[in-house]
Amino acid sequence: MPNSSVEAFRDAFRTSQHIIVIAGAGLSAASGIPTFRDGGGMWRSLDATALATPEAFSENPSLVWQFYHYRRTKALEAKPNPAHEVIAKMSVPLYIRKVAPEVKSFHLVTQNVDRLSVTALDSLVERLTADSGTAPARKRSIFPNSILEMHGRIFDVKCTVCDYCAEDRTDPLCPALGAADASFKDYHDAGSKEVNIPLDELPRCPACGALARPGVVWFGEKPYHLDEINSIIYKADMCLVIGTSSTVRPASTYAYRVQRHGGKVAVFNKDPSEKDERADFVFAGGCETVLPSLFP
Ligand code: BJW
Ligand code: ZN
Repeated sequence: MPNSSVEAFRDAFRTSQHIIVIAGAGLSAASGIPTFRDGGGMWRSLDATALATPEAFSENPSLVWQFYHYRRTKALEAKPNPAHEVIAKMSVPLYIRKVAPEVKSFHLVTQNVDRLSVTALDSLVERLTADSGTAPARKRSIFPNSILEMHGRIFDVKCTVCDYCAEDRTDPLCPALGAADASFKDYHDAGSKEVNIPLDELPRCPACGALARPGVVWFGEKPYHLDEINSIIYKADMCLVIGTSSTVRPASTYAYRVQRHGGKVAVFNKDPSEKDERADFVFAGGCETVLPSLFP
């Protein structure tokens, strides 16, 4: 049975040296980004996970691009919540040493593509730099390369043919996506189901002109940073699992790999499931309130 004693968790955290967070959609739920499975995963009556596949994109790129247009808009509007801010502080040795004096490394492995963890860390570092000065001080103030976005980034636009991949926050990404969104909203009540955007009006690669796609990882595709994540998992002695249903591999395997070599696992979930019963600690509730109360 997992423990939910704050004192016992703080004691275990205090002796940790290599700390890792595995995050999922629940981390960004309080920022207004819909989750995938716990009732948040429907878009226009379609299952979001069925749209996150290479097969769905090759069958209907117009529909999948409209889904990603919607998600990009949500991500553009969103701001980091207090849970992102607590995790950002863990990247700063000055802060995390207060609760884990022996810490040697910290990493966030996030399945989220919304970039909110990066925004939270950038803002924190900006505040630290404003307080204490120079660019070299900024570099020294955080653990290096602490955020690994294993499922890609929603603002990246990637060519389906050549190697082109670049961040583009333009909204809408092309006029047809903006028009389709407006027309769906106008006609929704009249029962209009879908707008079919011709291929040549969808986002195209600026380098070679081929069809572009969102720079995210779909089912069956290889997640990013796997080698680096494997070596981090191998060393980790404390693993916080925050806001994920732990249903998607390989992220769902990491916590128990940490446990298998003697590390501790603490789950933070609004609605923990039977998958979380093997954890050493479970804290039920929104991570945007639970994390700030544990790490004030
Ligand atoms: C809160 C909260 C609050 C809510 N506070 N908590 C059998 C058949 C076919 C395939 C497979 C198979 N077995 C394994 C596979 C592989 C497959 C897989 O795992 N499938 C299973 C689903 C069956 N995995 C893959 O294909 C992966 N690739 C791979 O394995 O490659 C191997 C490889 C190696 C080498 C070479 C080549 C290949 C890729 C997976 C890609 C997943 N992509 C998506 C879309 C990303 C883009 C996008 O965002 O659009 O990633 S799907 C979706 O699921 C998204 C998420 O990152 C991911 C995980 O979901 P997450 O984050 O856990 O969200 P939810 O909604 O499930 O859960 C939210 C949780 O938060 C809930 O528990 C709530 O209670 C909680 N919550 N509010 C705290 N306020
Ligand atoms: Zn190209």
